[in-house]
Amino acid sequence: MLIAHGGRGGRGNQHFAKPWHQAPREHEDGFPGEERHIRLELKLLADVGLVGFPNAGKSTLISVISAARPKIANYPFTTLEPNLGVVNADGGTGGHGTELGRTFVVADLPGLIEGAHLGAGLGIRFLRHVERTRLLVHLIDTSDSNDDDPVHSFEVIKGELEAFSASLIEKPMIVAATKLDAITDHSRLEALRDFCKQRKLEFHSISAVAGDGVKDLVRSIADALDKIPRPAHAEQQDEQPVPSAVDHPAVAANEEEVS
Ligand SMILES: Nc1nc2c(ncn2[C@@H]2O[C@H](COP(=O)(O)OP(=O)(O)OP(=O)(O)O)[C@@H](O)[C@H]2O)c(=O)[nH]1
Ligand SMILES: [Mg+2]
Repeated sequence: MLIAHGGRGGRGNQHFAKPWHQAPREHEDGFPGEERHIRLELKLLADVGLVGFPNAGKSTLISVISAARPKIANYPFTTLEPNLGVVNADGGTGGHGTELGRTFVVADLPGLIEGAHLGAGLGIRFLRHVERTRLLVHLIDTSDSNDDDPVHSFEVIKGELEAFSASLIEKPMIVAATKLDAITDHSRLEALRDFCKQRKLEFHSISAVAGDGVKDLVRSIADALDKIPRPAHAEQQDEQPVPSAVDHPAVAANEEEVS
């Protein structure tokens, strides 16, 4: 891809050398190349995006299903930037000639909160990283330490996804209730399960810490991905035209927008 044409160099002194004129001082000026200020946006390439409220257990899940080692802590907004992890769905290591099986890439995103589309919390700016995913996994904490109504939590996050883009909300979604090991009263978990059944959403309950349900979830994700075709020519489709380049003199005027 050519973003800016280089300049054309002028001819230097030696081009003017002749047998009878061996130390020429003549030269020819060149022409400057094009200058452009370009704003690039990085979009991570992942098959699956983990979404949910802060503390839902997104980073803990990615840390047990992939080699990603994000920071995990018991306070909101531990994750400040998306993390990627490669997940091997079928358990093969790929070592000693064994099959690696199906693999997919998961993106762990910073948590969303109500009003994220208005800038609350870390906002929805990281959602652009899940725009290209094929599947969303929505993690909801139904453990004793969280009193929120899980169905309400689901709706809030769904609303934030919708506010970001209609295409996000159309993506297939798997819902997972997290921290199964820390649940004594299962009523909220069951309410969420019923809700998902009504909505025909695939539902899982997992404990990333104890490992319960994690393999099942990973396999279901791989099965779901198998059924979701990769968009044809994804690369070309996603390739935005090079953002309008701003020629140098105009940059000052546009500085705020560009930087
Ligand atoms: N008991 C239990 N605790 C868990 C489980 N998964 C996560 N946690 C705890 O929940 C807290 C939050 O986990 P994180 O993985 O950091 O949550 P997150 O969704 O990435 O949070 P943000 O990055 O803030 O959005 C941590 O203290 C974890 O140890 C689980 O399966 N069982
Ligand atoms: Mg996190």
